[in-house]
Amino acid sequence: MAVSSISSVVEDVYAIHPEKRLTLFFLVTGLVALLVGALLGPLQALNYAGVDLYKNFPFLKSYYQGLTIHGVLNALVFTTFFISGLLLYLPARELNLRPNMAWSWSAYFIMTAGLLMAALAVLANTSNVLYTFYPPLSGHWAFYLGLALVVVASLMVGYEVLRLRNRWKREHPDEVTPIVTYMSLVTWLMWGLASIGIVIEVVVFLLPWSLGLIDGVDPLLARTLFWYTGHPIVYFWLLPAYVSWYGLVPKQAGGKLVSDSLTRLAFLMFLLFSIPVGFHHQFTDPGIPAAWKMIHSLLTMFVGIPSMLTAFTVAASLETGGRARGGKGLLGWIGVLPWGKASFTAQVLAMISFIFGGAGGFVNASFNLDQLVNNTAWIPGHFHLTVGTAVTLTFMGLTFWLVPHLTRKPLYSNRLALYASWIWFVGMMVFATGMHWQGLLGFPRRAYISSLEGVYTEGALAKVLTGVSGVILLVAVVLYFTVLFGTLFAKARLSESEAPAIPFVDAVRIRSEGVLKFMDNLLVWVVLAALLVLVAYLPTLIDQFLNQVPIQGAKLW
Ligand code: HAS
Ligand code: CU
Repeated sequence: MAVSSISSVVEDVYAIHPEKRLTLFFLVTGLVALLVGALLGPLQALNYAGVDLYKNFPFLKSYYQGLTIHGVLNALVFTTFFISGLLLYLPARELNLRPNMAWSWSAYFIMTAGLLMAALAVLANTSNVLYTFYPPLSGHWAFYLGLALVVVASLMVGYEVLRLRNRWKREHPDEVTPIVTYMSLVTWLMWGLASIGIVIEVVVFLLPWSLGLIDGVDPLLARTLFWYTGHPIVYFWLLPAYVSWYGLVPKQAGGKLVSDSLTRLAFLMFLLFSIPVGFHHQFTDPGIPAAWKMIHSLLTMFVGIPSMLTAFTVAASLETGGRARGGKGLLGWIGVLPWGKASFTAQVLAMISFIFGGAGGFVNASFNLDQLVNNTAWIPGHFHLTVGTAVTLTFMGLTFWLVPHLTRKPLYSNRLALYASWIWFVGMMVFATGMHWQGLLGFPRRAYISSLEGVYTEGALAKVLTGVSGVILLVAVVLYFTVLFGTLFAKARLSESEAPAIPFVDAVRIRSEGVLKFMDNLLVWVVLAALLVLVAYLPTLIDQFLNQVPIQGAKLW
């Protein structure tokens, strides 16, 4: 009797919105990947403090196997699953349309199959090629195929969002796309264009190569195709966080989104400028003309602009919240923001970390300054502030309302969630300080330095910071997942009215409908973006295709 009454409640929760269950599956699978990957993080941090925990570590054969698992699960798998759940669910609910469930579940299963293939390949010690899998390092075909399936499945989700919006548009021909759907769809369109590079790299080169169908791969061409996708992928991670910063967090703060059109403009700029900048990852690669590197360096400065617009718009929107809550004076609105709410605080801490992550990005983007930091510990310092904090802490903050919303189970503990968020933030700031500093001292990235004696002995304080941060972050991981699983496995159910609603923001429209309609014509913007990509990439790609020097694979483990 008890069992049947519980299961009938379960049916109730998902009956009206079956997409809730699908979203939960996407989120939780991604978060489990994050858990596994994040647990290996402290080993890496301690490595940079000169402490070697890899020797005799159960399950791990080498530092590089650990680093590959960490990077693939955290940067590629966690993000893609989480984003697929989030950026399908929000538009579906905003438009009040049900996604095609068979299609969307297929995407989930294909993505999961891909994850399992890639994970098994790495666990079996066959593919310690890191998350960038540069040839001539060669992995098992299952690794490449698995990752390709993850990408394909994500594109299926994106396609479903496009279909949802087109359905909506047919019913509302004279209206502009609602703001959260607009941001989500632009993110998917950008990703659709951006994924072409990695798809070609894997399907045309790496898969046939790993299956023995072709003898070699040209490392430079492979890297160029990789970074064609590898830069915009960072915006595929960031923009869903922005969807929340613009579209949800101001409402959580009790405020409004101060400008609808500025928000859309920022997303259009990301669509235009996210892709034609990939050479900023290849400033030190030979075989790419310096002039093109300079052009990509300049375009990278352009793609910084929408983030600066975001800093302005989001801060101003939070200010409207603070003022509505009675905040006075120049900064008085900040103290009265809802800092006691873990979901809000996690996301604002994520924003603050991004101020520093973004500043470092401009150093990297400068053709000349990058010569100093390229391939040093500075770079992981940079991306743990961006993807590791701005994005990940935002996603954590989202789960604090989203998981209760989806499951109608109460958040396990707002207080623990607050601790987890602050400790994650502090841990990452300390890690980034240590790693940026070590980078300036010349510590290489991706190096098993704890196994070396007599080298990299300088920078004692920087090393301590990096090492200590690993321990701090471990505490944050334990706390966060206690909250997550405590919520997921709770027996209690909230009533429909008690469960948190989606905090869709009210956006202030200061422009005429005409401007918004112009921006709503997304096909035009996609074509423009594609043209810009062709200009920025085609000459170099043609040259590299015609002058390939394929070399055989290497297994260094
Ligand atoms: Fe980056 C390398 C340049 C952003 C991730 N980046 C990486 C790598 C990763 C990564 C993973 O140009 C390493 C790849 C590898 O393995 O080799 N990056 C940039 C630039 C930006 C940037 C110019 N990166 C990101 C984001 C990432 C990410 C976002 C992940 C999500 N990056 C580079 C370059 C390299 C690079 C070179 C290659 C270097 C090399 O040598 O290999 C810009 O997009 C940054 C713009 C950001 C801002 C900050 C805006 C601030 C905001 C917060 C506002 C705060 C508020 C709070 C509102 C302009 C929006 C208010 C507070 C209250 C209390 C009210
Ligand atoms: Cu980049």
